[in-house]
Amino acid sequence: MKIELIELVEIRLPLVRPFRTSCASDTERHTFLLRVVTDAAEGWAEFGGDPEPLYSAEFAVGAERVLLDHLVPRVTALHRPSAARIAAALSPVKGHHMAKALLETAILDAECRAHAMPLATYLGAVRDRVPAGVSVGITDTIAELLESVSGYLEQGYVRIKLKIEPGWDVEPVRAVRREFGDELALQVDANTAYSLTDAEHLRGLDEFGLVQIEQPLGEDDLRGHIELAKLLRTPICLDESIRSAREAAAAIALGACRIINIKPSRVGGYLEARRIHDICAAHGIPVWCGGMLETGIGRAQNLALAALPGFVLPSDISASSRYYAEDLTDAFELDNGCLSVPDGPGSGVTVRPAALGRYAVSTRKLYKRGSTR
Ligand code: SMG
Ligand code: MG
Repeated sequence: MKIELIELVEIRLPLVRPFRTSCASDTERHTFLLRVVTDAAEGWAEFGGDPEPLYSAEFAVGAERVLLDHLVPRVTALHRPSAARIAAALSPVKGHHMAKALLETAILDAECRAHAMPLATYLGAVRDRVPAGVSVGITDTIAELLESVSGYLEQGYVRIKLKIEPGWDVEPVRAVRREFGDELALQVDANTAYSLTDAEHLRGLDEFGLVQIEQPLGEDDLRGHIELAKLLRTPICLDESIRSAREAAAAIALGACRIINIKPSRVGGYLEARRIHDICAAHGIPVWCGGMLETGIGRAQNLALAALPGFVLPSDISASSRYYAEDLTDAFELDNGCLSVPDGPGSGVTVRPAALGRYAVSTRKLYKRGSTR
């Protein structure tokens, strides 16, 4: 496979409702797509980060810079670029997992398409449908929260995740439990908002039978999570703290978590995501696929991953309508609480030119074969 062109498409899609977490408040998805054209096929990927480094240290403009100056030149210099060779080629560059994931994913998509193979098949999927959870942002009032949860349950979502932060934790959880009953699969995500000194307060969540509490402490606070895990009955799930298979192995061995949220963008791509899945499976650690409010492009690829056998918990992969009035691909729809895993070549979805025309704000060439920068 020869790389002919690498292009970045900046997009801005309004969210159907604002999404507030302990770290950010979003009203739109402002990010970029990467399009890699090869002599065999074309591949697409979606940057997992945001314009501001509030969820992770990476952010859009920084990612564009590192792609242009450090990542793209290393990949285009490869004699035979293929997804499996990308991580090694990029390993001299420290960090920047989301930017690396973007490049590897677009090449993987192109490679799968060139072989007419669905990404799900390439990764080792064992199911055609994936149970859909939904992540519910912080709202101004509990009444608003209950209304929004009730709407999602009516649509058929099989698991509810509430975003929490100090001042918005025990009471909203209590209200949702009381309103929707003990059978509801319910979990919370703090996005690093607490510290170990909050352990006693967080124990107040134990009585609600939560499936998990996601990333209560800082992303670098592995020791804090180890201590907290000893104090809570609610299983701890790590998101931000796990950026590689090695970190997953360490967190499991040290008892810092009982569940892992795998986001391909956060861990440097689908191949590392699969390695984390394999390590977790070997240790009996359940995993599920996290989300970064992806458009249909990234969501299709996440569905392929979530179809692997170790993804035994519902993922943060919701229908298109949960995020956008109009998606960039054909809309993903909920069917009996599940989303279908695309079965066409590559991600199995294509960008709808008319939608891209409406939501793309700029396009920049990062590489063109034969021309110098
Ligand atoms: O894609 O449905 C989705 C959003 C899921 O809650 C979600 N993601 O920490 O897990 C998480 C957040 C990160 C994105 S908001 C900063
Ligand atoms: Mg999270």
